[in-house]
Amino acid sequence: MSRLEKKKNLNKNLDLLNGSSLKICIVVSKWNSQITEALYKASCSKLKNLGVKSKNIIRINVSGSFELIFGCKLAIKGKPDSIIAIGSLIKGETKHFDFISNAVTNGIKDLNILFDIPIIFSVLTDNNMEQAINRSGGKYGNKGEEAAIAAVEMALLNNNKV
Ligand code: DLZ
Repeated sequence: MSRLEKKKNLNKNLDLLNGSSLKICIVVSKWNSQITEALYKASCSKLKNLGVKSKNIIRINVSGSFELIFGCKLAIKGKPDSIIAIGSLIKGETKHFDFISNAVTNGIKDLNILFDIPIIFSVLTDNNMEQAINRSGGKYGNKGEEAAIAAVEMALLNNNKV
């Protein structure tokens, strides 16, 4: 399916999504904040676009992507309908990138298994800043928007509303 066809399909399904009853928490990593802020803004505006009220969008800041796991654990205590974890990992000279990418992916996967709240993975793992920019509002769109759609879809699914 072409990128355009995928987009049309997504838009058709979006008409059915109503987030007006939902509380969503967004956990944001401060590393590569130019990227994570762009992802956050896109998530936030898409959530509002899908009917989520501003007062029901809660933000938690954490130091880096590794801390997203603990940040999500804190978020769970507030019983939101879903959580979006936002981070940007950019490959450096060492293996740090691989360790943190694996840890955060597994950590968030584990929380999804352990708790009854969907946690959406919005962590970019890029080889360089250009790739990160392209996926946070550049030529490949903004992955924050996709995360917001997934957060509403999964929350409604979990609440038996779709
Ligand atoms: C240490 C580190 C490095 C090298 N790179 C990134 C990165 O590209 N993106 C990111 O979100 N965080 C990075 N960090 C920080 C770790 O995620 C973490 O905050 C520290 O190791 C402290 O636990």
